[in-house]
Amino acid sequence: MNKTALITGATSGIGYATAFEFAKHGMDLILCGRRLNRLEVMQKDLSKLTNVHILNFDVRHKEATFKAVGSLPEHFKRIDILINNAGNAHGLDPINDGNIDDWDAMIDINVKGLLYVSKAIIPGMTERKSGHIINIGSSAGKEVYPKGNVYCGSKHAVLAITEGMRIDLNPYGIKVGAINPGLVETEFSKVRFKGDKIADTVYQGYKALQAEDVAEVIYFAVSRPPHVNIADVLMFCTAQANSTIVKKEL
Ligand code: NDP
Ligand code: 8X3
Repeated sequence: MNKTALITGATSGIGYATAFEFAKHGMDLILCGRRLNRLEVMQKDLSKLTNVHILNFDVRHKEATFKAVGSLPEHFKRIDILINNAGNAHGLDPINDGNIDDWDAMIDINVKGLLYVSKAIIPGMTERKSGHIINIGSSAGKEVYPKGNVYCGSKHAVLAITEGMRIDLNPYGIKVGAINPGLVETEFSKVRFKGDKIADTVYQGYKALQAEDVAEVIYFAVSRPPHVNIADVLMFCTAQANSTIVKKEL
């Protein structure tokens, strides 16, 4: 039987690329996101390669999250792999000028949303005593950069939660790990800067990681033999040394 993977934030960027990478390797897919039209197009495209089910919900909404996971048809009920990827930065402001709605969005989506989805899926894994959870953290979960405050806080929380999951789910043989990229050229900056043209400059002057680069690492992690768990990966593009040092040629 094919393994089934549920990917949150599948409509764009890293989640989108991961869906294609997994489909290439014959995994059955449950694709999640708020933009239904994108999910429908993906379902049509990827159904040529594998079985695909789509779930259209906002991870901020607890009830909607549980309802969506509870609605899965028989074939998709057994989730072997959970990719907790949905998330974004909202704003880049010093803490004293921070926008409370941005703070709410980052904590509610990146942290609480990840927990809601995990809470809906973990019981099936503990019951079967198998499963694999990969949380998409960030280099921002390992260091804090100027104006990164709450986004960095949300990603530090993701890494702490990842460790907590690995400890608590250890008796059940469930693998838990985090993949932490630096700058990846996706819709991330468009969301962070709310459509402002400054977003176009973020990936200029160097070659940032592409979503496919991260998807390949995620696939590597989920395709290891049963005794191997990739617990934590930090990955940068060659031009990036850390959160603040990027070699640009402008
Ligand atoms: P994108 O903006 O391209 O993708 C974000 C995805 O998250 C979209 O599919 C979006 O789908 C989904 N999403 C956002 N909010 C919600 C919500 N409330 N409910 C459900 N889904 C939601 O960004 P990336 O692919 O870059 O980001 C993916 C993950 O990678 C995030 O966790 C991000 O923090 C992390 N990351 C990104 C880096 C980067 O530089 N790009 C670096 C390190 C980590 P929809 O809008 O359809 O709901
Ligand atoms: C996304 C990378 O450097 O914008 O997590 O925080 S960064």
